[in-house]
Amino acid sequence: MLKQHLETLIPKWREEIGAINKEHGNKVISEVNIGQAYGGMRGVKAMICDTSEVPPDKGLIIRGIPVAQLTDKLPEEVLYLLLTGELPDKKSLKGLQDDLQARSKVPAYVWKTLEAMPKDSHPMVMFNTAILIMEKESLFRKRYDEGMKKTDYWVPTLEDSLNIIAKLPAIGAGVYRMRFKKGPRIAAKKGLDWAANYAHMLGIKDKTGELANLMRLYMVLHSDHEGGNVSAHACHCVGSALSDPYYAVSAGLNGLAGPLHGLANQECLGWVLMVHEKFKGVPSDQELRQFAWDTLQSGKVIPGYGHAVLRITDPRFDAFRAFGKRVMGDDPVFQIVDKVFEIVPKVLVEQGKAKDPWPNVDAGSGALLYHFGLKEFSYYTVLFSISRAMGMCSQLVVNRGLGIPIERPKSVPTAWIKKQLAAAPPPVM
Ligand code: NMX
Ligand code: MLT
Repeated sequence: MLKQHLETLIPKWREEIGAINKEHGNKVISEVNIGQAYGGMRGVKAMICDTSEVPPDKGLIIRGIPVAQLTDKLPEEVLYLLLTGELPDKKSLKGLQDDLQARSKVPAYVWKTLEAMPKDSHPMVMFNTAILIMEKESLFRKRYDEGMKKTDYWVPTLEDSLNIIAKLPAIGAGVYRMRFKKGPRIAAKKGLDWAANYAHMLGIKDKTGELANLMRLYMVLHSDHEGGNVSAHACHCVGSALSDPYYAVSAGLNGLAGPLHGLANQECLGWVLMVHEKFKGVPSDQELRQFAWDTLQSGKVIPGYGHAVLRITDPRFDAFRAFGKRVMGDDPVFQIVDKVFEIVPKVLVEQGKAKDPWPNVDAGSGALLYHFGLKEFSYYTVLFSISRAMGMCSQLVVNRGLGIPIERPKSVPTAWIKKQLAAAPPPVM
């Protein structure tokens, strides 16, 4: 059903962007200065992403819907939205859920490989290895080798993407149980939705059902964040070489594993727990202020704060905070997160370096997981990965549908910059 729907949408999208390109291809939408070329291309509008956008003053908007309005949706609904631009009706949702369930069995060789890995491997390495070794299953590669035509590229990209996404909850939960010696893997339960099944397979007691709710929320909030973030961009860049989704998603997740990106969630809880340990509970405002300054003065960043695009409190942080207030308002670790939110932006403003002093998505999520007993925080980026795979895969499918070519921006050496500066007329005084 999803595929049939995309079969009607993709030719229309292709036609539309073809016409825009033909008529307005030369219109300038962005300029690049030297600071941006040396500064991580911040703010340069140089790529298209139709699955979501992140206006600096609003935060994540998925296909026209602000993320705050999607917090009661299932991740499967958001996946459908990312891919098609529409929320599914009941029948389409059931169709997608059944399809994911039918694709969810993880090949035995994946488990054997993970078992053979060093016992102290980082969970992200285990998770990503599992995805990469499944590359031999790629239908995109098979059909490409058979000579499929260009306009069909998106079809096996969708197949590979659904095959990957369907297996991630079982792989993620398997990595957790294996890496942290939690006992044998737990089989999926029929009838549970994608995120609730993940919570079930982790094997953490969930008497109230709130852990399953948190997983649903977590998977919705991290699913996509336009095209320029490190993981989406790495995935897009690798995918643009027509590397199949197994290669491309794996590349994206290697980027997510960096401490300035997805790994910040593990670092963030580590920082909050250091505060908890040092002050034996919730510190006073002054103690926390000093702790934040000590972190900055030791040359470190305060994890979970700042953003390359956002200039407001991340609405995804707001959503997690609202969940925390509802479910665990009396938990001291959550209370520290709340106090950090009060104090740290003021400290960052006072320091005057960070362009965005506000919390990002990683500032609070760890404390919520910790509350439910998921205390192994080196695992947290795996959760982010399970969710972000939905956005990365959706972007791959849409970009293949639109026929976006191989990515190849132009770099220049510093000598070229110096030459331009020497040739430039002196500034008018
Ligand atoms: N704590 C201390 N310093 C900071 C912080 C922070 N949280 N955020 C930015 N700065 C510094 C930054 O290091 C830079 O310093 P310098 O000039 O000495 O190099 C200066 O402020 C200007 O940086 P910005 O232009 O504001 O930030 P940029 O766009 O380069 O980087 C982040 C964005 C997110 C990488 C940065 O804010 C950061 O390192 N935050 C902490 C890590 C984090 O939370 N990452 C998670 C991002 C979200 N995610 O989910 O992926
Ligand atoms: C994300 O969700 O990818 C992060 O907020 C980082 C970003 O957008 O650059």
